[in-house]
This record gives sequence, structure tokens and C-alpha cells, in this order.
Amino acid sequence: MGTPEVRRKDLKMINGYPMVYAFALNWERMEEFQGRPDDIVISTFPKSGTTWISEIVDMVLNDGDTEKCKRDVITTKIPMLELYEPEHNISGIEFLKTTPSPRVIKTHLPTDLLPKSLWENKCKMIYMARNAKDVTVSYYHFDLMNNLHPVPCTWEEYVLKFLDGNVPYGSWFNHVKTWWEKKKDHPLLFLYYEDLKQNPKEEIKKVASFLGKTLDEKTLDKIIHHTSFEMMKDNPMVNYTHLPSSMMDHSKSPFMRKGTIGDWKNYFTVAQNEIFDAVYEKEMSGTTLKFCTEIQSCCCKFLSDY
Ligand code: PPS
Repeated sequence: MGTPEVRRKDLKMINGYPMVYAFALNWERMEEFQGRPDDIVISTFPKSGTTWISEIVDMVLNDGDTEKCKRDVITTKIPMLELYEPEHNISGIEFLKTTPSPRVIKTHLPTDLLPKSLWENKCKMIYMARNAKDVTVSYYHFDLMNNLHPVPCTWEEYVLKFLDGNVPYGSWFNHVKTWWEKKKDHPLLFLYYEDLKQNPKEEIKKVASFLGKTLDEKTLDKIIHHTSFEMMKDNPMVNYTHLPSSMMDHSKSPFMRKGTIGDWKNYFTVAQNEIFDAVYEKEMSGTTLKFCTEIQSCCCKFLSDY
């Protein structure tokens, strides 16, 4: 049998979640994945700053040593669990099997698709959340350039699809709410993109403390500088330009696009914003999660922080 065609295919349902077609192939692999007690999991809904927090975690674990952090590309340093691309024989699971401990694992999986052993082993997890409107804009542009995703529709249709959870990994609402709940009974650090953007030092200190590290001011400043959007945009080890263009076509939209809070205002019409807000209010009622959607002095204040 030849290599299956996985580019621009429709999403495939896995236990009720729409999944990237290629990743959904042989899903049993995921259920059998063996977590190790010292694994560190970085989880996000896509386009919430995964690459950013991943590089921060790598810098924290390496005490701010930029040379060590240049040892390899981000996809090798922090492999993506569910990534599977048969044409180039890229498999997150296979790669992780041969990765020495302690492993840092990237995933976008919702809580109930994450392999059980990662929960059972009480692995440390860092969840990074970003406001839904900026995620919608970022995801739309990602669909333009990511050939493993279905061909994107118009922006107008995309907003509705996003609200319906008809995008890879399903509903943003379900994702952030269920991960937030996990915080109650699992070692999980819940962070916000907007907080990291506005107060990187405080947020990086939280990451360091969660990972059992104490970093001095100079190291913290070094990490902030190395992981700024401007630096990461031009860093070929983290800006995803190393992947084959058959997977990601940066001429359609760069992976490191804008890296800002509030870009949604450049895309949402007044009518779209009203529709979005109405769904948002319904979906988010009853949760203590609070997001900010624009730059302001007081950002994502939530009611039951650590
Ligand atoms: S992915 O494909 O889901 O793993 O993408 P992810 O890394 O989660 O998200 C990509 C968005 O994060 C922005 N980004 C950053 N913002 C601020 N600072 C830094 N250092 C940084 N690095 C990446 C990236 O530009 C994408 O957001 P948009 O809004 O599209 O620019």
C-alpha cells in the first residue's frame, strides 16, 4: 500500500472530536502511549501560544542557556504527541518513545483524548489559554498555510465554524473549560497568553517555580528577551520554517504572524462580534474562567488562582 494522501483532507471524528485527518490515522497508537512520571506536558488549544511557552519551558529547564536551547528545532526538543505525517514518516509517538527522560511533550488534545497514563502518572502539565477571538483569527491564518488542515473557507464562514467547534480539536469552549477543571485534582499550571504578553517576568517565575527552579533576575531577563515575539519570529529553530513546505506554506501566512493581543479587532465586523459574544456568554456561563481580549492594565483575572 502506498502512502495515504493526507493533505487538505476533511477532519475525521475521534470520540466526538474533529481531528486533523493525518493525526487520526491509527488512533489506537494514542491510547497505547505510555507516559512517564517525569514527563512534562504542555497543552493548549491550537494557536494559543504553544510554541512560545514551549521555548520558555526549555529555557527555564536549561537555566536560560541560549546556546543549549539552540541544540535543535522546537519540534524535536518538544515533540508533539499526536503529530503524524506519513509522507515524511513523522510520528510524535514514535519519536517520543526514543526520547530520553525527562521529556517535554506538546499536545492540543482535549482532556478526554489525552492518553490515560499521563493522568495516572500525575505528570506535571502546563496549560496555556488565549482569548477566543484572537485564537479564531490566528487559526484562520494557520489553516491558510497548514496543508494538513482542510482548505479554509471564507473568514465569514470560519467564525461560525469556530463557534460550532467545527475545527481541529473541536470546541475552544469545551477545551478551556475542561482543562481548567483539571486544575482541581492534577498538578497543572494554568497560564494565559495575555498575562504572559503583559507581564512576562511574573508568568515565567510561575513556570520556574512549578518546575522546581529558582532563577535570578539576569536569567529571567535573558529568557524574556530570547522568547520575545521579535526574537522568535527570526529564530529558525522555533519559527517552523524548518518543516517541508508541503506541510506548512509560509508564503500563504507566516507561522509567527503578529503575536499581539486584540488583532481580532482588525477582522471581526460588528455583526460577527455580536454573534460571537452571544455564543460566548452562553458557553462560558457558570465558569470562573475570565479572559481579556484587549491590552489593559488588569488582565485575565480569575476567581480561583493558585
Ligand atoms: S500551534 O500551531 O497551535 O502550535 O501555534 P501556537 O504556537 O500555539 O500559536 C501561534 C500563535 O502564537 C504567536 N506567538 C507568539 N506571540 C507572542 N510572543 C511570542 N514569542 C510568540 N511566539 C508565537 C504566533 O504569532 C501565533 O499568533 P498570531 O496571532 O497568529 O500571530
